[in-house]
Amino acid sequence: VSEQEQGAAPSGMPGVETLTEWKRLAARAAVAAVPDGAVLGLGSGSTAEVMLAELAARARQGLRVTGVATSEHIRTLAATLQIPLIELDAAPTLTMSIDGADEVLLPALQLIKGRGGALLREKLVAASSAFRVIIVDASKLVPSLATRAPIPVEVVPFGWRHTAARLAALGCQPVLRRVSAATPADPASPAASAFVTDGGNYVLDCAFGPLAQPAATAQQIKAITGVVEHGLFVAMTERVYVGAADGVHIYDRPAAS
Ligand code: A5P
Repeated sequence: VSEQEQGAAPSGMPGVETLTEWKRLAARAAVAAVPDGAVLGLGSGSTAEVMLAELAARARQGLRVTGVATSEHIRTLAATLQIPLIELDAAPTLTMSIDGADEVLLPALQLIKGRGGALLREKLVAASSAFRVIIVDASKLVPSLATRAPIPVEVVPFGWRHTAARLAALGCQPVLRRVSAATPADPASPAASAFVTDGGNYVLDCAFGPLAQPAATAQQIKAITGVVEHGLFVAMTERVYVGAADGVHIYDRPAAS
């Protein structure tokens, strides 16, 4: 069987269909472990959308579950799939959450999230969950965080250029995220095409290069005035399901990390 027939793109990277299948394997395994009666944090992104479909299938078979959405998009999708929803503040503790990630570092289960712009609500939901599960395809595993993806940093619009300068002083290159990369930015008015989060903020994508100490970088970013939240998730994941060509691999966070 040729690589192409197996779903690999010509570059040697797995093709979209293969990655979607790997996402489905991870999502199905995670959803199979959702207990009856769970209050479940529903992540955002394409992998979380696959998870929602799996969850809806289990709900149709009788699983009782109530969701807390991490984005307006996921709220709409969950409602379409007839998954009952409550607001985060209506649940003292969430039984668990299931979300995707842009990069995963093993074995500490540290993450970069936020390419979809939902990092603030994702982190709020994760912080309120008793057990945090991440589902990814194998392409998301990296040797160091920020290897491939910049760190998304959500900032208040007021004075965002000053916040960007303070971030740059940490040794990164902040770029204001735009609604569409295809739309040329207007240098005179870059904020006119800025992507705006569900919380009404901007996102600065900060290319740091491979991080030696993710926890230290997370603290430095969080301490900057104007920063609302960032996409580094350190010690916020208990289990990762990785879908791959040979099935699902499960990783639990070591007690010390
Ligand atoms: C949303 O803001 C993100 O944190 C997503 O969870 C993350 O980008 C993973 O998305 P995909 O599952 O689409 O890769």
